[in-house]
Amino acid sequence: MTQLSEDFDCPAAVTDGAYWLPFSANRRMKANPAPRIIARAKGPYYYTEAGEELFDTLSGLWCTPLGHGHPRIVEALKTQAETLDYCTAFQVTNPVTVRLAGRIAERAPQGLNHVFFANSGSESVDTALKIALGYHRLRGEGNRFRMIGREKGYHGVGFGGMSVGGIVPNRKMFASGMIPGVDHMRHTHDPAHMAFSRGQPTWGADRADDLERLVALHDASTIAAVIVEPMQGSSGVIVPPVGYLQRLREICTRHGILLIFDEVITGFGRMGANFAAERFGVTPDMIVFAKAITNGVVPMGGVIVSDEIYNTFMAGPPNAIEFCHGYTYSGHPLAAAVAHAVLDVMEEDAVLERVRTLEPVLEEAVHALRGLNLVSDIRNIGLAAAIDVVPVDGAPGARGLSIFEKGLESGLLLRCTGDTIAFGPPFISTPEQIHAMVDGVRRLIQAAD
Ligand code: PXG
Ligand code: PLP
Repeated sequence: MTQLSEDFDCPAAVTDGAYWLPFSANRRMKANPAPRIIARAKGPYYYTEAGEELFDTLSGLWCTPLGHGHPRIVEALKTQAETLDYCTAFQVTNPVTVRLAGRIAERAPQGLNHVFFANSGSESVDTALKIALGYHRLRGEGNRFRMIGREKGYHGVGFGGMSVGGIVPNRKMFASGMIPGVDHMRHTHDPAHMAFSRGQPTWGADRADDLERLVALHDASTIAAVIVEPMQGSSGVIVPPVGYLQRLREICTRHGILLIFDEVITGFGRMGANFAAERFGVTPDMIVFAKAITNGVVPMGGVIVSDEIYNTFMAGPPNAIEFCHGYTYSGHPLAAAVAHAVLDVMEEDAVLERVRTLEPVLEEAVHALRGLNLVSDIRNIGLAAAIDVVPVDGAPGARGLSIFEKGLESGLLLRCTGDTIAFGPPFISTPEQIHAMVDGVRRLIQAAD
């Protein structure tokens, strides 16, 4: 048994090894854990056990945009814990969760009025894929079983999300576990045509025609759904070309294929709108959300579906369970209470407007790094941006890892995937904090040269 007392030595315990970190270089961390042990957080800063302050450049993992320890959120969590800490999710419910579904639907695009809750992005993605299969089957089109994803897409780590995802290291170890019938469109990032684009690139809308080719190959009658992140987050802020999402929508509609937007990162403000669907003016049939809805305080995710989909499910025998799917913690009241507080803060503090004000600040700041020797591309949209640095010859990812580790010594908790540095600063950041973050990265990139 591990002790947890006053003299508990966390770095030593990490090194000893009971804890297996997710998506991490465990042995690398265990060689020197101290700088990476976070003791507390407030606003846009983390504080390590050793007392170092670290700016939270990705808002947690894109999930804490209102900052840490927000008093109104903490209060809502405490009050709910005292009132109703858990409530069975099957065949009964509670007012907090029901009201939250309504508030989320109000913010969603017109026609998307029904919310199914899960507890993470991964669960929510798998839920959406199952809704797509069920929808077609209920309409007598059970032969529509194929799912179309996209290269470089990230849709979590469940078997479904992994299969439609397009990040190679996340797939190759589990190749035998892929769900059947999945195909992928190409991604839209081509630096030869769009390097250093500000906002949406003007090149690349015709990459959506890949979907038309897959329809021709497989026949529309076998395809259930297309799932895309409107902005690809995990693979480094790949921004949709002008007209691209519109074209996907048009092809899906023409062929009776459901369009799913995975808005786990883009939902609830990151694009300066409630949803990327609103920002880009394209309405999908389902929106997957998670992360920012609870500011990372209690896990929650879900799927917002169209009236057409919901009504299709509601048409069976009146006493039947319409959708044999759900989680012990679906619509957890603590998460729901926190989500209400998040939506309150977003409204009362005009957070979406703040994001729209900060967008050009971040854009100017990151694009000022163009011209540094090691920088090969810079992208941005909403309060998200990414910088690609040139890899070390023969060692992809080494430069990114080194910049991440040097960042810890200079007050920045960075998100480096491979040799891409992604930024998703908290919405509560000041322009000064955004400039300080990017200046810090400028120094790190210069030092790496
Ligand atoms: N869909 C999308 C679009 C995501 O970005 C998931 C699904 C899965 O969510 P869960 O809650 O199961 O992790 C995600 C998660 C990064 C990063 O550095 C991104 C995610 C997770 C961790 C790191 O960009 N996205
Ligand atoms: N495994 C077992 C043995 C269970 O009993 C359950 C839920 O009852 C699960 C997995 C699924 O857990 P969850 O509903 O939290 O996803």
